[in-house]
This record gives sequence, C-alpha cells and structure tokens, in this order.
Amino acid sequence: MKTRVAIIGAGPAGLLLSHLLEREGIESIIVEAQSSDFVLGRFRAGLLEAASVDVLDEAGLSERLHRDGLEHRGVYVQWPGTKRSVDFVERGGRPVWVYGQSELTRDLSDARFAAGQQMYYNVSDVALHDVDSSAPFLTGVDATGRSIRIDADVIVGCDGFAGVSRDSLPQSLRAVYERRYPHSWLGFFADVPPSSDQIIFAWHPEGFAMHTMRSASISRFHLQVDPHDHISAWSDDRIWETTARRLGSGDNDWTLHAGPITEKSILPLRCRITTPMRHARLFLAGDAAHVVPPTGAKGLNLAIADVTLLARALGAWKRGDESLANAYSDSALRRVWRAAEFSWSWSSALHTTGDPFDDQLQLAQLDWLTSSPTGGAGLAEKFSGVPIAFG
Ligand code: RFL
Repeated sequence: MKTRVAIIGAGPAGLLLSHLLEREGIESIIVEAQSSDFVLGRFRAGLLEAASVDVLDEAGLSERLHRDGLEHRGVYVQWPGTKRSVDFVERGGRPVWVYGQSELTRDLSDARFAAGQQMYYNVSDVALHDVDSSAPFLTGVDATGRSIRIDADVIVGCDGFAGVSRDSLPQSLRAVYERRYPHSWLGFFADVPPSSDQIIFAWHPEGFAMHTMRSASISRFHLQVDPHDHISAWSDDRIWETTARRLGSGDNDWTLHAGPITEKSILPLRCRITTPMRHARLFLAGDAAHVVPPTGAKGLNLAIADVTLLARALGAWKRGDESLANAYSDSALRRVWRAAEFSWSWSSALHTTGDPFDDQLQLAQLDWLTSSPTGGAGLAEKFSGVPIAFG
C-alpha cells in the first residue's frame, strides 16, 4: 500500500490526525495493534481544555460533546475545614469540558469510518523502516496473518506510551526525561450521579482525593495510595469510607453519593518525555512522546495540540513550505514542558508526603493559589490551558 502519511495508533492522537490531514487534502492510512472494540472500551481521560474544544469545533467533530459534555467554569480546591471555588473565567482563563475520552474516541472513529478512512485494526509486529530516507515504510502482520507493507512520505507515531515508534529515533539524538512519583492513584468509576457540580481537588492529611464525573449518572474518583498497594487490598467498602473521609473534610454540609463501583484500578504516577519529536521522516505525537501525571489533566489535551500543530505543518509542507515541520518538535515541546511543570507543581501541592513540614508548605501553596488574584490567575491559565500555538 502507498499513502502520504502512515499513522501508527488509532487512539485520539492518530484518529484526530487523520481527520485534520484530510482537511489539508492529505491522505493517510492508520494501523492499530488492538481491535476497534478494545480501543473504544478504554476509559481514561475526561477533561478537555477550551483550546482542544476549539479544534474539535473547527473540525466539525464536537456535536455530541456539546450535547452530552459538561462545561465547567472552574474547580473546587479544599482541605480540612476549607472549600474554595476557583472560577477560571473570572480569573482570566476559559472554561473546561468534562467529556469521556472513550466518547471522544468514538466520535473520532465514527467520523473516520464515515469518511472512508483506511484503518487497519489488529495489526501486529509493526516495524518502521528507512525513516532517515525520503521513502520510509512500515511493515506488520494484519488480522488475517498476512504481511503488509505501507510506503509513505512520512510516518507518524501515535502509538502511545507502550508503542514502538519512538525506538526509531537514533540513540545518539534521543533524550529521555523521566520522573517517577512516590505515590499512585486508585481510580474508580461508580454508577452514581456526581456529588458535586464541579471537579473537587482535596488535600487531606491521609492523602489526596479527587472527584470528577463523566455524565449525569457516572462519577469518577481518584485516591492517593501507596505505590506498593494492590487493588485487592481495596474493597468497595474501604474505598467509599476513605473517599467520604477525605472528600468530606472540606465542607460539613457536603454529601457523598455512594453506589456500585463499576471499575477500579491503581495507576502509578509518572512523567516521561522523549525528545526530539521529529527525526527526518518520523514524527511523534501524543503519549508516544510524553506522558504526564493525570492530576493536571493534560495528556489528552497535549495529544490534541500535537496533532493540530502537525497537521498544519504537513499541510504547509505539501504546499512547499517545510518551516513548520522543521519547527514542530520545538513548538510541541514548549507546550509539553509547560504541562509537565503544571502537572508536577499541582501534584506536588496536593499529594501528602507524611512530613508535617511538607503539609504546611502545601497548605500555604493551596491558600495562595485559591485566594490571591495572582495565584488564582496562574492556576486558571495553567489549568484551563493556552491556545494551540501560543507565545
Ligand atoms: P493512546 O490513547 O494510548 O493511543 C495509542 C494507540 O496506539 C496503539 N498502539 C499500537 N498500534 C500499532 N502498533 C503498535 N506497536 C502499537 N502500540 C500501541 C494503542 O493500542 C492505542 O490504541 O495515546 P494517544 O492517542 O497519544 O492519546 C493520549 C491519551 O490517551 C492520554 O494522554 C490520556 O488518556 C491521559 N490521561 C488524561 N489526559 C487528559 O488530558 N485529561 C485527563 O483527565 C486524563 N486522565 C489519563 C487520565 C490517562 C490515564 N491512564 C490510564 C494512562 C487518566 C488515566 C487513568
């Protein structure tokens, strides 16, 4: 097979990229290791910055988002005895949207199928070849066991954290920056209406807790847990008791709606950034190049921003101007490092360490972020995000 852009991975980055490329008049082929059902069934992110929604609006992909998504002007930040609402819009930021990643992936995938996109699911052993040349190609084995080869002008690795494409960056050029956090998140979904009109970030001496939502009937929670904890140690009763204690301490009048837990898992928090995001005819986008801890809700938004920049760059290149493609890695990484800094500082302010000195520093930081106009404006900008091409 032959195409202009061979895309590895049918997650949000790969699907949106193929859509944006089509709008630039560029054809692409997507290969995905998993089945379509598996990809659509993966629950992950749930928060979109306004700039991400702008991209989806402009691409005509946001009808269901505006119908079923929840627009939030801000968040609650709390600690024992105190609960404060931070209104991003009042503080110079923009609203954010609560919309499940699985819903967004479904919208993107439906749009790609409707447009006749060439997509190959269940492709194994994907390998990249000759990315240093002007004729790179991919090989793999399709769902029927047949070997496939895709020749392209460029290859884009949108294959997530566990993908293979970043291994094709030459060792001599590659730099990997990594931070492992000393805590994990126990995340769970419950079939209950949300217990809050906005996301709650709660500092508690026992550990961080967060309440978010996916819809009017599905709630999402996260609890800071020890990195050595196993999910089998967390019965549903223990989870609800801990959640009620940590989230209930900010406001005595608040009530937690408990109910059936439908999914629970423990996720280690880490930040890992691989540079550069372009080498010769290979480009990386989304989690293939960077993962950040989910506290700042940036991962999905970074994936959307990367592929928006990349589609514009490849569009310009097709018209004879390679400058945006040459600038892609630096432009994308500027936003990535901002997101990494926010994810780090926001995580650091909220996750307890067991040291009483750290507790007091964290509370001073949270007090400043939620009561000072300067602190609040910074939090609003960092949380609600900056334009896709900023600066
Ligand atoms: P994905 O979604 O991982 O998709 C990559 C795709 O590539 C496929 N693949 C391959 N295909 C072919 N050959 C191979 N060798 C392949 N290897 C892998 C995979 O099967 C998959 O389909 O990456 P993408 O598209 O870059 O999207 C990134 C987002 O998924 C990710 O950043 C977010 O989910 C991160 N994240 C959050 N981001 C936010 O913006 N807001 C949030 O609130 C938020 N919460 C979260 C999160 C991530 C979480 N987890 C589990 C990682 C909460 C959690 C719990």
